[in-house]
Amino acid sequence: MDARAIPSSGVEANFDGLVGPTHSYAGLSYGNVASARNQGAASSPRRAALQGLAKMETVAALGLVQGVLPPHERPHIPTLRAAGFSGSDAEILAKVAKDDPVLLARVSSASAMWTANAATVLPGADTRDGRTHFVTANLREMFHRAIEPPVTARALAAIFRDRARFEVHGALPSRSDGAGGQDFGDEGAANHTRLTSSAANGGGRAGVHFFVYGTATDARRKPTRFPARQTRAASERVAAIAGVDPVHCVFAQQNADAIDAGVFHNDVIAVGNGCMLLCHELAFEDRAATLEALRRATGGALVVAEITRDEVSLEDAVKSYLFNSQLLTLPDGSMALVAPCECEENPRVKAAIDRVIADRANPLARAIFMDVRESMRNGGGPACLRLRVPLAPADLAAVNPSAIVGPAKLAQLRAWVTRHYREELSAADLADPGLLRESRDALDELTRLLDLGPIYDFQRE
Ligand code: SUG
Repeated sequence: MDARAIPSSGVEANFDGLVGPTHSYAGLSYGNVASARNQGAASSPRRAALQGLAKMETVAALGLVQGVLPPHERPHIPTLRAAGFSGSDAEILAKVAKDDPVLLARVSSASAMWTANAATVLPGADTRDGRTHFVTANLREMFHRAIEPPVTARALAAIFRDRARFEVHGALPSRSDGAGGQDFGDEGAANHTRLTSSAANGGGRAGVHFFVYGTATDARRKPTRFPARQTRAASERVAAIAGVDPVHCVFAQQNADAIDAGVFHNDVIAVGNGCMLLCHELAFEDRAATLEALRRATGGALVVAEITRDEVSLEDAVKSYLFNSQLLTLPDGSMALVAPCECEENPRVKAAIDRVIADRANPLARAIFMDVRESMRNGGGPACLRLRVPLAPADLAAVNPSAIVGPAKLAQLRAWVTRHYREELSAADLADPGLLRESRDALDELTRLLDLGPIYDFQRE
């Protein structure tokens, strides 16, 4: 982006997760219907990573700031050693493949690609000390995701290095006492939306923080089929750690029926940006009170585009991932929806998008449909693949420039993927020591490409 084009209110940068070399379909996420449906299917790590890069290229070409977050080291041998497996890396892989193939799949998941779950980001305009705070998500609900936080925090700290402007916090403690006490289940930005009083969404202007939780000690109702991953206690701690004034926070419970229909994060049923909220009528447990609280918090500026269940059923919402679109403010002040191509293929969903675009009461001007099918098959749409970072102009200058991608860096990353990633991967391949070697070689090279320093365990031993 041309430095002269940066508005004084700043910009929102999107940091997409690069899909890792072990991207696979292991059915690891109970309550995520796409993950369950595709369990055991062969995956294409190369195609997945290239689809992700194509999305980054599209967003960057809109004139927006696009960044990248690195994949994690997988299979994660330190987790296996901590679980008592010993010997050489190859011996460990052979043993765990034989004794516990599910554990091998868990420590091999490329799930760090869904960077909406990496952290919650609270920009300096809204925090007590004026710095931007990243609270790394503990992701404690799923084993394969709960091993992400340490490397996520290192990667964020390698990109947002300037301590005068940024603070990266570790994950919340993740005790689950079964009795519903002080229980911190945190899935990051997927359950957090920052709203402002206009289409401007940069980090230089004040915002309202909308936290949606799946459960709380005093929850009105709880899902009965699938787990609620985010707890209210965790959301409250995230706001407190960052020093966001509670007056500028709205906490709302997610609709329990939506969770039971496969809406495991709020970003599968609602997306907000600037002054606009696009949501399903069954997104929240108390719909009217939630929307009213948001209207009040935004000084009446909020524009709600609501999709009814008659227009798009919960099932269609989950299948198409309509609400897992990126709602972006373009340099001209209008908004674009970067939606999965599955939305274009579903006539009811497509009609709903067209209706919202035609409605002049909201700033949405266009939809762009992207093929991220490899990620979608694991329940990760365009919005799951990115972490939003609202930046003030001086913040942008302080970000590690090697992690911001334009055409040249994207071409380098494409060549890097093509050089290192396999065309196809099946469950049996995860035990291949060659895959571990290839992945480490790829990541070692990537840390140089993105100027990250030694963030991986294998680089620090
Ligand atoms: O946590 N899928 C991820 C998808 C995360 C989507 N993120 C957001 N909605 N923001 C999850 O359920 C599946 C992996 C597997 O089954 O192999 C998985 O982890």
